[in-house]
Amino acid sequence: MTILHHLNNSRSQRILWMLEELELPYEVKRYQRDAKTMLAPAALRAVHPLGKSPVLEDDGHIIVESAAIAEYLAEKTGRLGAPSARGDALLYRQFLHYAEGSLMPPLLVKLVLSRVPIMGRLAMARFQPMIDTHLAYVEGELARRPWFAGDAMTAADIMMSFPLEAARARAGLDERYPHALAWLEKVQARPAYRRALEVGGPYAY
Ligand SMILES: N[C@@H](CCC(=O)N[C@@H](CS)C(=O)NCC(=O)O)C(=O)O
Repeated sequence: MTILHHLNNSRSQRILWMLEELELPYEVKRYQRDAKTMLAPAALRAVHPLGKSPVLEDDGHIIVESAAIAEYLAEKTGRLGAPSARGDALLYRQFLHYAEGSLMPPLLVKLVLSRVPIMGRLAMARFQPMIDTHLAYVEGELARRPWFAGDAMTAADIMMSFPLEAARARAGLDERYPHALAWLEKVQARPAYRRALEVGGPYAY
């Protein structure tokens, strides 16, 4: 049995989406963020010592890290994984890691700073140009091809959805980046994405 340990309004929405794309049977164990701290409940620590979500339980394995889970599911099903063309396969691997490794950190710093009065605002202004560089890069990539790793959607697109949704909500992803916005619209219109939203519950990016 495949079990997704899902924290509301979190990165595990991506894994729900992937499970729906793959039409795999799965069970969802739900966890609610603390309303004040936004942290996960202690119950998640019983599943994995980091106490973060997503956690996938499958075939006796406990897997954490969204990209590792996405790769695992792609490998298990033979779908949404690396394209066969060498160049596309390299893009696939790159964007699979870029989402959490490079794009999320400045977005997270901005989120944390936005909660710090005065000094936070000053520091935030220094982070926005860094985020703008990423957004311009992503826009340039999506101007060249329909999906991050070529002509077909892959797990790399699933990984990129969360940071780009966060960037649109609070870090300047707007009409200056038409290809990125069109990509987001295309992603959010997919039936599997919509089904995942129904399963996952309110998602505020
Ligand atoms: N790089 C990890 C990040 C995992 C992570 O930080 N998850 C957040 C949800 S968006 C979480 O569980 N936060 C609750 C907490 O830190 O208590 C991944 O992509 O899976």
